[in-house]
Amino acid sequence: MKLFKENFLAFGLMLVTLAFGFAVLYFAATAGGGAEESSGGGEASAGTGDEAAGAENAPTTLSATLSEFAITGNLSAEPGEIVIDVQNDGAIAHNLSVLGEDKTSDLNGGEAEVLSLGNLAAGTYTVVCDIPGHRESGMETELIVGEGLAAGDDSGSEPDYAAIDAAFTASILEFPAETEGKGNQVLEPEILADGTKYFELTTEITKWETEPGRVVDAWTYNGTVPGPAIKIQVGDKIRVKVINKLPMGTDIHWHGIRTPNSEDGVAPITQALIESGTEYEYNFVAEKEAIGMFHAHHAGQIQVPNGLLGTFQIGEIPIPRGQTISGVTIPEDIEIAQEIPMVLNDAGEIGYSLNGKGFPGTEPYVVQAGDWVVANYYNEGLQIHPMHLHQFAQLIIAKDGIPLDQPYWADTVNVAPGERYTVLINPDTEGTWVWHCHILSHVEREDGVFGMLTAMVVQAS
Ligand SMILES: [Cu+2]
Repeated sequence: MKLFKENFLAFGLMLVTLAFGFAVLYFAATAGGGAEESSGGGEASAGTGDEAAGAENAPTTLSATLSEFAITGNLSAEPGEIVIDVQNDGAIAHNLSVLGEDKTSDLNGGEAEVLSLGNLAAGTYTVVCDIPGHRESGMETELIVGEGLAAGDDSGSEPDYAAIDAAFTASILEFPAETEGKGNQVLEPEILADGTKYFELTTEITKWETEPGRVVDAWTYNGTVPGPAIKIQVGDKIRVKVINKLPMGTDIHWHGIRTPNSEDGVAPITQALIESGTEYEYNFVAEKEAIGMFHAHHAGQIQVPNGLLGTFQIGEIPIPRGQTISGVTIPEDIEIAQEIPMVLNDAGEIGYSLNGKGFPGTEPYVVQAGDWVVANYYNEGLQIHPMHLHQFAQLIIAKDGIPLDQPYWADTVNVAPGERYTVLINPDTEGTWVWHCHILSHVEREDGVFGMLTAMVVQAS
């Protein structure tokens, strides 16, 4: 057996060597032939003619995309053999049916299929998803076959720009819109006998209206997104009881806050998981100033974007009074008229949002011209968000709660996941100035403006 194997291997190697030798010979011969061809014009053009003949027989390939509830793609071609690459980019099953011809199978979200239609004569074919109700909801288009039509020619299906104009204008005019519930409300502690500040946080899945009429199953602390704001002072001793009413375990990490290791909130490393239906207490002393966050660490990718997030502030960020930065002197005597928390999120049940709300449900910030305002950005999402305020530069005075020795001005502040930026703003021009993430797909979709956009409304002082 062993001998056979060795012989077999040797025979195999010999074949490979021979094959390689022939390949080299063949390559040399064809390369030489090629050189001759290129010197003789007639030969070269004959080659091109062969290729053209091949292309004539190839089917025309079109592509179509299915979603809720539309069929998109430029479906036009010359008469002949036609195939359609069909991709379902939706969340539910769809198919593509060319009525009177053929159809794909039902494709789940993310699936694709190539639909070969054979030879189609000139004409207009109706294309639908034939799953009951889907055609009526908008999944209908046409396949136009005609002489002189380039494959995928979209001359007959120009977007309806007037309708897009109207949709965008209408969506913007809905702002500001009322929604149920408001997050970031300061949670007052109970003061225990020894002076400890005691807070309770109940984790639960509750209904949350992110924008008018869009109510989701949010994962919340005390029923809001963001959860209640915790504001304490350096030196405070605090106790936080977590009452877990979620269907799964959780924990709370104090992001950007110094704590003893046992209080860091990383199950199962620093503590046991807070099982569903149980309670747990965190105890620590606030060591130093912080612009922090609290959020689940366990299964964070599920729990945090779904709403288990909140702001946690210790003390105040110092204002660089009297300091001159890029030629602008911050007056000594300014008072901060308003502190604006802006918690960014982009995933889970909540989606693209500022403080748990998507446009037009986002909150406008009303200030008086000349006010000095501090805003804190907190990115609890999974993506970066360059936050742009029209007209007014933002003075970045702290990064992750750490005061900067050299603050700097910017009109767009890029906030990555986990980061916090503290900015000082001096809105001095009356008007409604929009304030938004500048990744445009985070603020606009096909039917208009949504998501991470709000406004600063500057009134006459
Ligand atoms: Cu963004």
